[in-house]
Amino acid sequence: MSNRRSFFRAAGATFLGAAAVSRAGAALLPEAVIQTSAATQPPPAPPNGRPYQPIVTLNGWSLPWRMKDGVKEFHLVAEPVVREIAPGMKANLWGYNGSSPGPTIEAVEGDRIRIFVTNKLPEVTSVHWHGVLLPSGMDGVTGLTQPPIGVGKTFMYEFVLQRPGTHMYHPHADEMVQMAMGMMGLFIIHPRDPRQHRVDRDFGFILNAYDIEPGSATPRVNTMLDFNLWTWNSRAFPGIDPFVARTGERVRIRVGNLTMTNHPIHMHGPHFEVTGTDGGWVPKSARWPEVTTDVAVGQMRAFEFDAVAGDWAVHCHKSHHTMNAMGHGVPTMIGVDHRDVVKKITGLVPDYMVMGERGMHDMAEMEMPLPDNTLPMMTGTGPFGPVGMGGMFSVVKVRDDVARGDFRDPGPYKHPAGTLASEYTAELPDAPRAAASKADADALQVRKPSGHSGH
Ligand SMILES: [Cu+2]
Repeated sequence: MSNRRSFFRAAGATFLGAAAVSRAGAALLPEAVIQTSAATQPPPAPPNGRPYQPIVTLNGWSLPWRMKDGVKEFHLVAEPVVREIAPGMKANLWGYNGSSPGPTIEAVEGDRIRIFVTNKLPEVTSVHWHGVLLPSGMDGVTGLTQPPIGVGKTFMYEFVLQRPGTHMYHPHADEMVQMAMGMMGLFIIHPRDPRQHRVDRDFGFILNAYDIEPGSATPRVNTMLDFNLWTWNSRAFPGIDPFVARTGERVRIRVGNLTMTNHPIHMHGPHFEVTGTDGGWVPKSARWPEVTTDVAVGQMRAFEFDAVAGDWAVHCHKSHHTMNAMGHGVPTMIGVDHRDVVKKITGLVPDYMVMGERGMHDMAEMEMPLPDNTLPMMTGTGPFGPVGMGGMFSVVKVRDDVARGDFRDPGPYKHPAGTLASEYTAELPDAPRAAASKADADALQVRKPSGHSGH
């Protein structure tokens, strides 16, 4: 709460400061607002310029601007940040203005914007405005369209926003390292006519991934595919806030992918339509109903639905992406009775734990001894016990009594009578079953070959 208050104080101070500055005509650089909290910040309504409905950045915030001679001026500071990935784990990342991802930039079609980028990283950088239509020289590609922004230097980008849409920003200098360290942000261009593409609630986040060894805090930047933390806006479940809405509201979720693999984003409950990409808005006649939309690397997808009361899971459908760091190297032991072996091993390795003998659900309930600064593989608790999820997972929470503009977690859903799955306790009839043949039994007598590695 104190974070939220100080944020608004900081934002207010900026606008106040900006007014004072333009009267004096002195300061050339707009103040850089810093926000280090990972709590979703309710976006302030635009204080000046063209009206728009602000988006809610999941576990993030939007960057205030100052208006100077009709130009919206933003100030991004590229710098090392500490980001809480979920309670119990913090990471040393690089980001903008105190956070990774950086703040969401929001402006309106037709706006002239000026973005100052100050480099407080230990190496050069640049910013590419991913998917935004602009003059080639503002595209931010180091070496190709500009020299790198040196350490301690500030660059200025200026262009007019030509089309509404959902975009991102990220470095185009030492990209592999700087994106593996968390440098990215959302860039939303609202339509000039606020009635266009109007929804009741508009959410946005970026898919990102880190490889942080348990017990450490800095990502391994050379990892190509085998990341162990799958995150939304650099947060892993249960650190990801819910998407809260009121029954019947039109809801939009905008998702961008800056990981190194695709993510099929699946939502339970109401069907949705993909209504936008980073190329713009999809014409109504070209939309089709979906329950999963694949977001490929470097893509953005905006999808919309009419909210239906309930607690609806929303997650990446690659099941390893709803897992956290611990326990990925564990062999599958389903069906193996290794009780005797366990006794011997625990004599030698006291912390040894059998995983996956009956499946892995037990892990979600275990008090596993963890190294410092990491997250259990499967975690999160719901009203019915462990959810057994991590990583790219959250909940769309729709209630009849949520006030407009209220984004606070309403708690667990109260299911109407007769709409909740429950245990069947009456007697079960015998199920007819075909007798197993000897051939079936023989077919399952398999032995793993040994001594032929490399085959
Ligand atoms: Cu995924």
